[in-house]
Amino acid sequence: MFARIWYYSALKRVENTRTGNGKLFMNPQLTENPSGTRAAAVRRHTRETQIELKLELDGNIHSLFDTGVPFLDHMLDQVARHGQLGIEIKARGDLQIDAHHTVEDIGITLGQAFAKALGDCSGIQRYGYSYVPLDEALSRVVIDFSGRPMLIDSVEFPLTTTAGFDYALLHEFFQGFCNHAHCTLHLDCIRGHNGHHIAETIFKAFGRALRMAVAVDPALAGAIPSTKGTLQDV
Ligand SMILES: [Mn+2]
Repeated sequence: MFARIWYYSALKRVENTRTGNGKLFMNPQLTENPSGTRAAAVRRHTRETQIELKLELDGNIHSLFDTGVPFLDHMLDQVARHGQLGIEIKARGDLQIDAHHTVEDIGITLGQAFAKALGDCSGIQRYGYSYVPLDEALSRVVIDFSGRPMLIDSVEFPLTTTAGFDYALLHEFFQGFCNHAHCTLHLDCIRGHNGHHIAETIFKAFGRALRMAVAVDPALAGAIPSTKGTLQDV
């Protein structure tokens, strides 16, 4: 109960930043209690992007995106839906240049939110994987909240862009995520020739792999799933 109250207090601070009072915002360290509600609110402002993000791992599946990059919104919607997550992202970036900073920084901010919501990773399954098809396309995503950032991305797109969105930016999104969620992430498209389908299978599989990895394993009884006894600073 404390965690839930505390979380909504954190969200209130995010709302307050939208009215211009940035001093009210605090980056919350979220609960690591496996039986509690795990969530995070992150605000990240640079000269290139301003991002406010809310993440809920338990109980409230929903999505709300306002990033200025509709294709990314569509992909993130897959993550929320198929990962059974609550994700809200409001972003303003230097789109007059291109979408690079906005897409990369949203990956960074989402990674930070996962790191906060998971805390020391006690009690979670840690590993997650998924195969997802969409018509002719089939992709596999495997994740490990190992404490070590590593992205292995072998996905290739037949075309470089869709409706002006550069598919190469998806690599930047996942690199940013890995760097800040401190996870190992393997992305493979096994087959497929439609770029939209390939991207969508990756993001759907990413969502489902996340869901598996962050799920609480009752058998662990809150233990950290590592023989090292820690998944931080490793
Ligand atoms: Mn689609």
